[in-house]
Amino acid sequence: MSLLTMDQRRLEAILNKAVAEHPLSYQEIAYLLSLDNPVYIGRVMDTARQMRDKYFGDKIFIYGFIYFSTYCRNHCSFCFYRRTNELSPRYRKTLEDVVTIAAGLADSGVHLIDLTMGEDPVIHDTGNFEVLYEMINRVRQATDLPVMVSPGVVPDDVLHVFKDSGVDWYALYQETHNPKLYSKLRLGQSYEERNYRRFTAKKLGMLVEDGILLGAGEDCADRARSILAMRHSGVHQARVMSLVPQPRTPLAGRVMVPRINEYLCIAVMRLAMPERLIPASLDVDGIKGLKMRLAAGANVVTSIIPPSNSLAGVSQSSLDIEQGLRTVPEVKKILAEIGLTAAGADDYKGWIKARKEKTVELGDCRDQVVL
Ligand code: SAM
Ligand code: MD0
Ligand code: SF4
Repeated sequence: MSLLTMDQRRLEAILNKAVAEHPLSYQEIAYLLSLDNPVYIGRVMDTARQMRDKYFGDKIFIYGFIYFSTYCRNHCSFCFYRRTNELSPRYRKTLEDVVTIAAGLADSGVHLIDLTMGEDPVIHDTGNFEVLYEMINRVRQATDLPVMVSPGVVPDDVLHVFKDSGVDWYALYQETHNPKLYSKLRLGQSYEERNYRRFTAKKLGMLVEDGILLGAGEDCADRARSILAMRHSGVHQARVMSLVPQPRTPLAGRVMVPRINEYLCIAVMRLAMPERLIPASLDVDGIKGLKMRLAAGANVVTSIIPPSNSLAGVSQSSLDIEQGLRTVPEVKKILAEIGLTAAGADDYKGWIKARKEKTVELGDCRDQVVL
């Protein structure tokens, strides 16, 4: 007679299915996300690590982050940099500054440079993206690293120039795949257009990243739906970040959900999409939050920000930056402690090349999920 409880049997059956890479159903994903027994959550995380190791071994990718303009025309309810927030640090870095910072990041050992901005009205409202094109070219020349752009929603012709300029990644996070909740988060912004731009970038041959927020008003069913939407749309990198409530924003008073929910969500994403890139962002809990996110099955460390450049993070505008803790050497120390290692530059380039060569993939811009 089995000594396992009904819950344990159900959990083990789902984990076995994930290990065999039979796609998990909506119900199974929602069940995993609703677990609250720490022992069971530990089992999910163990299995997620096993799947990460299967695809990536002990090698972790590391991304440099340059938030080069913090001006924004939008009013996202969760964001410190929403247009009317007078508390947030506003700056625009010069082209020369960005190139120098990118070169320094490359020397420090990052595998990619992520060029991020608010929807800066000087660029978005004029439609003049020239400065960004030049930045992309100069950063590529100076670093010889893959480039990700995170410029917000841009027109199709701009996506074409990105592609032609050799941009590898377009990052655009939906935050949630529940349109009603989305309308409370990205105030006044089209849900369909955001999805569609990501889809267009993918169709053009760029790699794309999507992401969701945790603790922004969603329930487990919404989380499951979002994970399935990311799986079905074939994004190459998928993230989850806990909402960090920001002063003087509509969500300032929101109570954070316990972090274990984010670890669980990372682990479930790994089980649902074992071969994709899943970040552990330093932009939520800084360096001290890295171990648990890696233990949950993440395989990319994002938000490396060099000190002494007056650069900001997004959800943590200053945490750990000037102390030099959001740097490659600090990340490597943590990796060594848990038996992981930083990938080589060629490992990452090789992954990108192989991924781009993969032809037909499931997924389109409609994030319908068959329940
Ligand atoms: N302005 C561009 C945009 O919004 O797409 C680029 C910046 S983008 C990288 C900002 C992302 O950081 C958001 O999509 C959101 O997922 C995340 N973020 C922003 N504020 C946050 C907060 N307070 N807590 C957690 N994540 C946040
Ligand atoms: C990060 N704070 O890497 C950044 C940002 C944008 N592509 C990434 C959310 O975690
Ligand atoms: Fe602007 Fe991006 Fe912040 Fe929204 S999340 S307010 S688009 S910087």
